[in-house]
Amino acid sequence: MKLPSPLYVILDREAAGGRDLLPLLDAVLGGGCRMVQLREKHMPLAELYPVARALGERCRQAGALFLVNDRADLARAVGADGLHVGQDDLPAAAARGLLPRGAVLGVSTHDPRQAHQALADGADYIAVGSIFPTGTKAEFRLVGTQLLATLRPEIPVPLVGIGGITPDNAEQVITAGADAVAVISAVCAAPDPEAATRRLMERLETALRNRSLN
Ligand code: TZP
Ligand code: MG
Repeated sequence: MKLPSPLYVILDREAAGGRDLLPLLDAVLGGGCRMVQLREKHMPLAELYPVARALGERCRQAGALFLVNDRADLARAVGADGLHVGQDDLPAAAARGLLPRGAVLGVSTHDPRQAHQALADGADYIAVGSIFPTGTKAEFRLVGTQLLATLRPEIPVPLVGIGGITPDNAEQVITAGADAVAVISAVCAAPDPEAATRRLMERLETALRNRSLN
């Protein structure tokens, strides 16, 4: 698959300081991002379901891809475009079996073995991280940009760098071989999420242009 934008914003209520996710999504879409994930680790499913439906509907209207983190049941129930799983979630091959045909499946990986397994399990894109230290995920594994450079020639699906990415270091992630970057705090915790999204989009587009010229 081709990712719809080089920026993938993960909406996380905790990182957003409890701010409502719908206006945050509007800011993200207004800033030009077209790939969004709902990540919510604490809200009961009964409360999360209407939130996910509303976010998904808004993404559909804007022509953005909407993915749900962790939960295949929620992704299916709200008709999300896809699901993102990590190493502690339902194994990717099993998750793939629960999704409708054509749904996007993303998998978080932290080493080459996990990345190749994700590919074999049918991942449409592979997230690689943590690229930089992050305060968002408690037990992150620091892999640096080097893992992206190692995987790039081996992995034929899009690679998404994640972890500690900001407008100031995003170019390094693209230069190392990522097709896109995923961010949580750089947008969700920003005082002006729309401006933060726009700045990231600009930096990423410049980085991709520079890479294609080299
Ligand atoms: N997986 C690896 S690092 C990370 C996840 C979910 C957290 C990314 O958050 P931030 O705020 O963009 O560093
Ligand atoms: Mg997970």
